[in-house]
Amino acid sequence: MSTSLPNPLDLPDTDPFDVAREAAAQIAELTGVERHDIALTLGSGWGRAADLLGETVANVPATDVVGFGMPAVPGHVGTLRSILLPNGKHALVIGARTHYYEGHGVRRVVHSVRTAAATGAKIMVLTNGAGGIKESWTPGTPVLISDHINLTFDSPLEGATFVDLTDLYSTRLRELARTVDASLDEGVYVQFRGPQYETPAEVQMAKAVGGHIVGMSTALEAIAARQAGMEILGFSLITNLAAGIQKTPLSHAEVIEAGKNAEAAIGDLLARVVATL
Ligand code: 8IG
Repeated sequence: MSTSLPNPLDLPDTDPFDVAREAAAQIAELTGVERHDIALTLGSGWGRAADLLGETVANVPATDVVGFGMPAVPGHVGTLRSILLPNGKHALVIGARTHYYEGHGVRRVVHSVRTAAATGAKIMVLTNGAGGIKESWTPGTPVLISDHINLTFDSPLEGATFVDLTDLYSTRLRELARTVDASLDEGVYVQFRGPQYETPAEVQMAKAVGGHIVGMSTALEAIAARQAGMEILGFSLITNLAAGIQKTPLSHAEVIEAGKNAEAAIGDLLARVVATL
């Protein structure tokens, strides 16, 4: 167990890619699956998809794998699950997201993505629950992420690492998703630092700069996934309209409730999309 040991990612002289490679070796050992082809991070509302993707080969507590901490948000399962898809590919489902607002630094936020890449995954599916700026999106609507604006102004890249972010959220994968559901809308995801929700003025700012979705994850992870050479598919479940767009105050309980109500439908959607990848 690595729980009582200091997290090596917190030590300044550690190479985070070494930790990711070590974590990937542990996952291979613990799951008996040598390489994974695709990885998914399931955010709020998306958890049910794991049961629908295929046959679970192994379910490992994330705390047994180096670099992973305990989940901070109730309802986020802290496991790494290896699933055999009907097409014979192996999927790694990461149910242990570390959020930027937890304050453990960006290395911890993107460790799961780097680990996924080190297991061999070429496609990273990033999902989240988020607030919607478009009024046509009722709570429970899944939308594709077409691009992002990183309002954390932080980065997982260290030093002079110049990474191109053109087509970060792969057009090819979005088109594949639309073969499953042609009605899928898309939008620009704006990552705020959180954990407070936005003020209505901040939501208007996000809208003015071209944003459609507000959330507290994903953008930093997508940058790390691109650095690692993965192709990225992003999905947001709109659980609420953003502050000031909806007239009532936001509550975490309502967000969880909207997620629960949409869970079966979006789980089915995601499983069918993954089958095309
Ligand atoms: I669920 O309205 C969920 N996560 N920043 N704003 C931000 N994050 C969110 C929201 C929201 N809803």
